[in-house]
Amino acid sequence: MKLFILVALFGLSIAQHNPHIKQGRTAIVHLFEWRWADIAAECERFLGPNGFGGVQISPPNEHIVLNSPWRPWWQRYQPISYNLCSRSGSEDELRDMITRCNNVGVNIYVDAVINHMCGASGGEGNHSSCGSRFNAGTKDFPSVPYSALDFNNNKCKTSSGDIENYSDVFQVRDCRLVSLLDLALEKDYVRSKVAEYMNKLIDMGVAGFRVDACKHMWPGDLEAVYGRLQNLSTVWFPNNSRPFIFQEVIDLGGEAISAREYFHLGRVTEFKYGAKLGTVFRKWKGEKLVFTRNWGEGWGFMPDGNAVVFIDNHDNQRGHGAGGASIVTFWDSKLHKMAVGYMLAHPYGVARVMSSFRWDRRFVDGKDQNDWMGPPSNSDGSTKPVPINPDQTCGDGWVCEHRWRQIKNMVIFRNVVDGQPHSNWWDNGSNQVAFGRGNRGFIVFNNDDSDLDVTMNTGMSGGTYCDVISGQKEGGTCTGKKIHVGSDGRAHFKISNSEEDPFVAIHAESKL
Ligand code: QV4
Ligand code: CA
Repeated sequence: MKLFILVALFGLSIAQHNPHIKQGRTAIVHLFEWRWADIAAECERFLGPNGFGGVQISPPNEHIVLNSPWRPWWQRYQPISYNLCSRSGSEDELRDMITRCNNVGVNIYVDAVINHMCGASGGEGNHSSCGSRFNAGTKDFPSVPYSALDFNNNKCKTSSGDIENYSDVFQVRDCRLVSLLDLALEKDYVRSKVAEYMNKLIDMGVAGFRVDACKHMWPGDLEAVYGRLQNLSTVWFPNNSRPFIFQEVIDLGGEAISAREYFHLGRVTEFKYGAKLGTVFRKWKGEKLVFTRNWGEGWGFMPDGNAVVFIDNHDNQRGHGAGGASIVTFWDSKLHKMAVGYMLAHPYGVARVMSSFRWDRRFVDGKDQNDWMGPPSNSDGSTKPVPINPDQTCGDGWVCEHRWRQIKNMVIFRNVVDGQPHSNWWDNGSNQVAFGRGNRGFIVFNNDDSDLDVTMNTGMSGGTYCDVISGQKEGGTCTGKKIHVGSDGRAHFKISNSEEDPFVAIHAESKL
């Protein structure tokens, strides 16, 4: 009996940590602000064929629509109801996308905003994405419905009603995050409305959720909500599959609330990962690649089985959230490709790739005045489609980092080496390092100011491999560098520090 209870508890606690990624796939991509119709097409024409495991989508629920600033991206983090019409499209388009992505083996993970509704100064009327009426002043959201009784009013003890001090856990969870009306998740009614919303999405076929702002919700309340979620749809997932849960908790250390408090509920975003790796690749604070030999838990990160990792996210690529200036984004494309390549080659965590849109960055005193700007849009504020250029890149301001050859090929690399140990480490004592994944893959970085010209052990079987960074295998030939691995597993690498991409990666399926 005791054993049974233990197994049951353990089973329950690991269940929501499994991303249920379909056979042979490993990485997910955040298609930030993409329209559902474009994601459906991208699953079929690109993500499915290139081995991507899943897509994190922007919040699909009804949100506020703002004029000042004009249609900021962050209006989608201000819910008005759980109706499924948003800037990305209608409920029918959402359903069609989920179906089409599942049919080509690509999972959908929903960004669930359940801590709050819109900001206190959101006004009243029907300036919302489905046209529902609401009144932020009286806390009326009739399309849910929620009324003033469903919010943390007197529970918050600050005079402003907002979070004023992050070292007070009661403020952080019971007061308003930047004035966003804070839901009373201790109430059975609120829990049931949130679970109803998430279950509807599970019925439609999603594989799980990124849960927004978890630091601002009590773990016990989240446990109650997650406990009400049904198993994933058996149309696409095995019987008894629990939804994948990954929780946004920013924990760089030194705060009253720790990521650890959420480990038993699901995975957690490991924000130290991108902040530290950015510092390493930028060579700030005396950091060097050689120090990443014990990258992962050895750096004080959370246990492997709990982590979702990423180089940048939709917040910290534009100065919101955490990480600061060390974060490497598409604006620093050379470093970004290397850092994402490192993440995808390394076994730690469930990896998420960022896919962004460009905006008019304008710094005044170090602060970007345009960090609010929404996705490429038409003059009526509607989001533009994502056009694909003949060279496979995206047009109209969509960056599509996930389509960059180096990144796309490293997503494939991660699939090919899945389950293999981190092995055959080499370094020059500075910023030239290399490591393998058993006998399935090997990667070499030169982030020093001098050339790399070394013969080293790769652990790979003898033969000629195509470097998937400078090119790729096409037909039987290689469009990039060729790497010859001897029968003893040793290979010679030459990487000039002035190359556009000073790293090389080979794997079992890039063998010629
Ligand atoms: C402002 C002032 C308030 C003031 C209020 C008065 O800041 O002090 O009381 O006006 O009306 C937007 C504005 C913000 C404004 C707020 C309410 O930027 O200035 O308050 O709306 O009107 C995103 C953006 C926020 C945005 C929010 C809602 O980043 O700027 O706020 O959406 O539209 C912490 C959290 C972490 C969070 C991170 C950014 O612990 O959970 O900050 N990250 C997630 C999301 C993020 C999102 C939210 C949480 C909120 O990843 O994108 O915030 O859902 O670290
Ligand atoms: Ca809260």
